[in-house]
Order: sequence, then structure tokens, then C-alpha cells
Amino acid sequence: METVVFGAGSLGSLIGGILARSHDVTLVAREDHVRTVRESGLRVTGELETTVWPSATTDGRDLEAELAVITVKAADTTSAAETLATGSFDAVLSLQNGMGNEETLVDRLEAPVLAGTATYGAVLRESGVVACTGLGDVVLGPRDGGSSELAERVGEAFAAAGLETTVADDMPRRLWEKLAVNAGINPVTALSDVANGAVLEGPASDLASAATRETARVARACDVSISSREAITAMERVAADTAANTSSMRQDVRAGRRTEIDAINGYVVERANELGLEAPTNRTVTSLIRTWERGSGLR
Ligand code: KPL
Repeated sequence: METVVFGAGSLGSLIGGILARSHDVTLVAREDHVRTVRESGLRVTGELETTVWPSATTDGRDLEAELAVITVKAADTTSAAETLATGSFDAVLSLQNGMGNEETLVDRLEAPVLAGTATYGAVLRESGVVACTGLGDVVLGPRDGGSSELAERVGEAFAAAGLETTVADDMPRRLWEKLAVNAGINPVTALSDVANGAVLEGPASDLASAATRETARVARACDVSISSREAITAMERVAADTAANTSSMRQDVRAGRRTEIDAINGYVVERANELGLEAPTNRTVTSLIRTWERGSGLR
């Protein structure tokens, strides 16, 4: 399946690299990464070791492919969608953190938009080299739930390349569960500068569990059935599976980049406000991260 990966940072390079084993892939990425991939190929190290030769470009305009996989940061989804709208795709798949990305894509693109989650650990070590730091899976499906032939076709293409893939008919619930996991792990690890496993014990555990529990409560108020226990179990499972990893928000803070706080804990606070609910832990961590972003000149 001819695929464009828009936003080939850590996760995008890993997914694009694995897809390139069986499919025609174009990476849209930063200049230094593009140059190295063109000269020396894309090297995947760690679990899924391989070197592949996808096409690579810095210019995402006027591209045509069967599938566009979106892996940009949530804050960059609008500009990614506007750029992609100059090209032509049969389907678009969001593999991003946070909520609201699919709506942003649907509003600006004609192609059907699928929702997805990816739990592979990925770190872009240097231009042209991405490490797979943990095997995971990709779950994808229609963004409103249910099934579609398109989702099946994309799922088959991913599986054929060796990505562990599930086509799901309950994406709204899965996106909320991922949000609850990220709402617990990401801000706590970023603010405390600790690896994901630190949220399994001590004061970090109380804070992460509270943020996750609040997220599950807001999900239920949005008619998505997810108990607090289920959400906390999911958060603890991910923290244990990725114990030594650096969360994406901690990576952003360390690199002095704007984080995805608005689409994660900020989203929970917004939905809670609309529904007349309290989300004090999410509110607090959102304020702290936004304060850091402001102090760093990022917002
Ligand atoms: O998705 C993640 C992230 O870092 O954004 C988790 C699940 C926390 C894994 O690191």
C-alpha cells in the first residue's frame, strides 16, 4: 500500500521504517533526517533491526498515495492537514497522542479518517537512525466505532509489513483509555524528570492514578464506558511495559519543545468544564506544564 508518513519523528520513522519493508513509503520529515535517509537509508535499531530505503521529503505538499499516516504532535495537526489537503489520499490514519486530532483532519481533508493508537517504543537517536525501544502494537479502526472495509485493508497492509495490528470496532473507547494512560504518565514523568516506571510507586503513583481516574470519570460523562479501575490498570500496565522509557512529554521538556499538554490533560479539563465536573489533578498538571512552556517562550 503506497503510504505517506507525515511527521517522521520517533514514532513516524519507526512505523514508516517497518512499513517500508513491504510497501512503498514516503517520509515527510525534517531536513537533516531527510538528507541522511536519502544518502544512507533509514536504520531501525533494537528489536526490529532493519535498514530500508523509503523516499523522503521535507515538502508535504501535492503528495499522492493510498494512505497518509499522521504522526505529528497534536499542536501541529492543523498545519499538517492544510498541507495534506494540497495532495490526494484514499485514507488518512491518525497515530497521535491526545484527543481531537481526527476532528481536525476530518474538517480539512476529503479522505476518510481512521483513528489509531500505537504503543511501540521509539526514539529517533540521530538523523536516519530510529531505535525500537519496545515492541507494542497498532490498533486502528473507524473513528466513530464500528467496522469498515477500509480499516480492514489498512490493517492487512500493516500486518503484512510485520507490525502487530488489531482492527477494532471500539476506537472511541480505546482513544479515551489511551488518553487516561497518557494523562497519568506523561505530565508526572515530565514534571518530575523520571522514567515511566516511576509512576508505579511513591508519590508519583498517587498523582498519576488521580489524573487517570479523573480522565475515566470524564470519559463516562461522555458516554464512554471505562471504569476507574480499568483505566488505572491500563496505565499501570503501560508504565510497567515501558518502565525504562522516557515519555514523549518528558522528551519534549528535555528538548525544550512545546508539549502535547493541551490535547491530553488540557482536553480532560476542557471536557470536565463543559460537563460541570471537577478535574483538579488534571487542572494542576496542565497549569504547571503550561507555566513551564510560557517561561520557556513556547506559548
Ligand atoms: O504514549 C506514551 C507517551 O510517551 O506519549 C506512553 C504510553 C506514556 C509511553 O511512553
